[in-house]
Amino acid sequence: MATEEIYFKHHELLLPKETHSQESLTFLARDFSFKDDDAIAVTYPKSGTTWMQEILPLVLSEGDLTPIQTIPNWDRVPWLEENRLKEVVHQLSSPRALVTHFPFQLMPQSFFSSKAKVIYVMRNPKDVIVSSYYFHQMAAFLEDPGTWEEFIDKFLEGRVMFGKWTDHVKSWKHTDLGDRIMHITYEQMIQDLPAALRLIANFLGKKLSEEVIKKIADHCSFKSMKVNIMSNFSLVPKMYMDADKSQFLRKGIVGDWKKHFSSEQLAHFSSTIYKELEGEHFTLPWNLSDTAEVADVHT
Ligand code: PPS
Repeated sequence: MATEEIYFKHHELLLPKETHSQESLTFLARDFSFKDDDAIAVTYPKSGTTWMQEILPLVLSEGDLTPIQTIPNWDRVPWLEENRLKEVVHQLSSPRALVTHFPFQLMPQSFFSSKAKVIYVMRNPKDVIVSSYYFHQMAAFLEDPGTWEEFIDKFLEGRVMFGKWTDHVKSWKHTDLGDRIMHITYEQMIQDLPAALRLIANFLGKKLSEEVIKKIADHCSFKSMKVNIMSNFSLVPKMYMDADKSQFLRKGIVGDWKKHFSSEQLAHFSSTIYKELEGEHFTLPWNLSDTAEVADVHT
């Protein structure tokens, strides 16, 4: 299928038609209102969204397992920009947890006049692109990724849903949200999930006992989420997501990029990203051009 059959453009960003529409964007802009106690996880796709859909309800409810055991993640913590929002928004109890892939400048007006808090989760783009490559193979509502080589160019040029990774990251680094935003990385969460949960809980004004932190960490482990049918996307019909091609909860690790990039591809990828971040006042927490561990095994 041609790109324009699969995506439509919203302020130059490609959005999948299957899950997004002019109506969903209008609903968000005109009918939806943020509340001061909303918690919004913001991610570039494949950076930890589903993980946050598990974490946020558990943190906000101080460890009540009911939502993660009874409500599919897309209704439990809906995407702001997607069609489902208007169907489920009235069922959400406060404090609400929400997710979005929107860049900062596309957030609706009511976000800016609220005190809603944002947790921005960033993941090493080398692992983001690998995760995205497999997701494009299994999700029928996304364009076929082509070869790995081709997909690298698509990703770097922003010819994928939600555009360029660098634009997304920059937009959320340049906010004037002050203490309404916290930044965390997927790698931090992998390295020490209980520590990440303490940071998130603290930011959201929740005092959780170590017992509750442990309980949440256990339920949010990759292993637990992989067998939770409310979170592993196995409820989605195969015609939309084909787990025989790739699982949604695929590997859940740091560094899978080493099995995919050749040295040349890595040099091109890292130099393009660094060029786009030139002059920025922040630095990335990873050395993108580190070729030491590239196995030169090509996908
Ligand atoms: S999406 O489509 O944007 O909503 O995808 P998203 O949820 O942001 O990213 C999917 C990747 O996150 C991994 N994931 C996890 N990793 C570790 N621990 C837990 N609990 C977890 N939950 C989701 C998921 O496996 C995808 O990464 P890859 O590298 O493809 O495995």
